[in-house]
Amino acid sequence: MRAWALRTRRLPLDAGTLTMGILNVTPDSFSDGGRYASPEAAVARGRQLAAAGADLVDVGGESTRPGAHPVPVDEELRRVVPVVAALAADGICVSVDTRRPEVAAAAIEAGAEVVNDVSGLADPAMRRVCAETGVGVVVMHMRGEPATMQDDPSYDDVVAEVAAFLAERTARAEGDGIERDRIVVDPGIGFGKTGEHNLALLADLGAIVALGHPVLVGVSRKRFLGAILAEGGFERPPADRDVASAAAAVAAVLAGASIVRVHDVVVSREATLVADAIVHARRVKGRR
Ligand code: HH2
Repeated sequence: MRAWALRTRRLPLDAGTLTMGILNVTPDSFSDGGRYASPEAAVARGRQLAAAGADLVDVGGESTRPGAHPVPVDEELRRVVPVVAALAADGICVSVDTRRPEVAAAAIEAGAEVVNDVSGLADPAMRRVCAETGVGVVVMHMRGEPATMQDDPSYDDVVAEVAAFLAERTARAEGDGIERDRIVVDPGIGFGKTGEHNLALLADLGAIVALGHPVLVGVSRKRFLGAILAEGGFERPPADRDVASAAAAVAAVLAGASIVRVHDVVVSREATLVADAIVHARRVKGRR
């Protein structure tokens, strides 16, 4: 049985798609900014995500939406740590969405099981924290920095370049002592990519799956979906993109993704349960 090895537990990877519920403890996230900015509201939302079936709750204290600027470390710590501590104390499996080793270390101390780093573990100190604590990690591809990453991103071959980046970063992580079965990869939908780049990555996700690590995909409510659904030149707003998000999640699962990162856990799980049933039927046929 394949499993994702975390700090104190293992999440099965062959028993259906894992759902990571998004909890942004920020005033400015692109979809839910400000809704869960107080610790009480954030903890209540985290419990709701877990009760709805999230296998992990991903707590973030810094928006990485296009154009966002970094927040001071103290502020990120203040936002994230009490929420991680309260959810972990409930037995909820928590990941921390951060690029900062100080924040990762404090969140792990508070009970986090996974570090989700949108910079792909760029900082050697982050790799050290993750290796020493034995957490699960998400290594994501991002081109540039959130503040400027959407200023005309360009690639010769986006799929090959993202795959090569993830191969290099996962090798570096393993070289620094993070065990292979702790590492998940993510193509970083929307991080320094146009809508066409995002769709090319989803169309050819097999090239990322072929790296041999479980693949996490974060399409939820992202702008390329708003553009696909645009009417009369107006993009569909983030809160009205959950059906489209579920459709994209299904496509990702059919292409081999193991984990989806989502805002609406209920809608997404209904969709990925259907995708899982189809994947199962494909395996049964393959065994015949
Ligand atoms: N997307 C966002 C944030 N973190 N982590 C991973 N691994 N993959 C993703 O695709 C991903 C991520 C951006 O979405 P969100 O958290 O909803 O917004 P914001 O960055 O504005 O807080």
